[in-house]
Amino acid sequence: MGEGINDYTKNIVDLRRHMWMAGVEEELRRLIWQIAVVGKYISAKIHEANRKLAGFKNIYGEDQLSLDRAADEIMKNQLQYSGFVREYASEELREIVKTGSGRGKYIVAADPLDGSSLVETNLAIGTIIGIHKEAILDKGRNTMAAALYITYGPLITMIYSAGKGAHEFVLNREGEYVLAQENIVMKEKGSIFSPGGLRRDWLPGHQKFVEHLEKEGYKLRYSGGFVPDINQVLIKRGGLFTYPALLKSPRGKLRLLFELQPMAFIMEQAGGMATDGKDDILSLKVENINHCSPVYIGSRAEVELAKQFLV
Ligand code: AFP
Repeated sequence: MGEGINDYTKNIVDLRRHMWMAGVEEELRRLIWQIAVVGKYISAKIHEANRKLAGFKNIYGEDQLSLDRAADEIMKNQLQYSGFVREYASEELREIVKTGSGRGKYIVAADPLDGSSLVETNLAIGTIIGIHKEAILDKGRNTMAAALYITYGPLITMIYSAGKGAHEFVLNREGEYVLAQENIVMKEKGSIFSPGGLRRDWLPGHQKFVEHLEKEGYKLRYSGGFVPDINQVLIKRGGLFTYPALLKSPRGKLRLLFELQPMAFIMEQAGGMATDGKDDILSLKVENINHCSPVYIGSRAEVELAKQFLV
């Protein structure tokens, strides 16, 4: 199967068929499929969303649009009856909650709607999911079985990896996720970068790194949405997204459990890299569900180069 959408008359490869052909174990296939269906429900919510703040505050004290809560409710309800999930952790909840019978094989960590401050601007936003076999706190790399993200943009696309490469699907008119690109492989280096944070808050090493990229002619690409910004690096097969340590927040802004681990899992599966500027994201132990970390993620050349500026 080459690049681009398959010919519908000859060879539809939808998400379920792709996972089966890739040898993904059955319970994980069915869980990924259930979550992909939630993406359709969340997308429907985005289209009908009111634009007033709901007046709710999430556990980080941030105002949140009613859409964040709605997306979390939809995800939680679906996973409650999944049969394969024993615990659910969400960026919108204060703690990890037991779900279903409590005996499901997997634990799901979700950012049900990342980038909600962009909803009213009609820019792309996304859902980020990490699927874990074991306890999600105090562990690093060995807990993840799969990861996926859904981008709600002009098209609804989903990238998933169950440890056998990273693959892109497009939601078609019939409501099927159809294979668009399989086995996405990053080039050694790219030509775009997302700098993260405010220049005045950068530490010297990050400042020098960004200036080096600019001197090398890298183009700045930054929407304020982690999902579309990462998706651009992945689909362009190169470049770098970073949200660095800042003067006032040395651990940066992005959450290890909900945002960074899933994207690092997918990027590594595509032959890219993800670090906190020094160590692999997937080797970091998650201290608590609020644990934030600086992140440098994308093609190998840029992530490795960042390390030299950040020593
Ligand atoms: P919201 O979910 O509050 O819109 O934040 C989005 C986000 O967590 C992530 O998606 C972006 O990469 C990052 O924040 C952008 O942060 P800045 O607004 O500080 O650039």
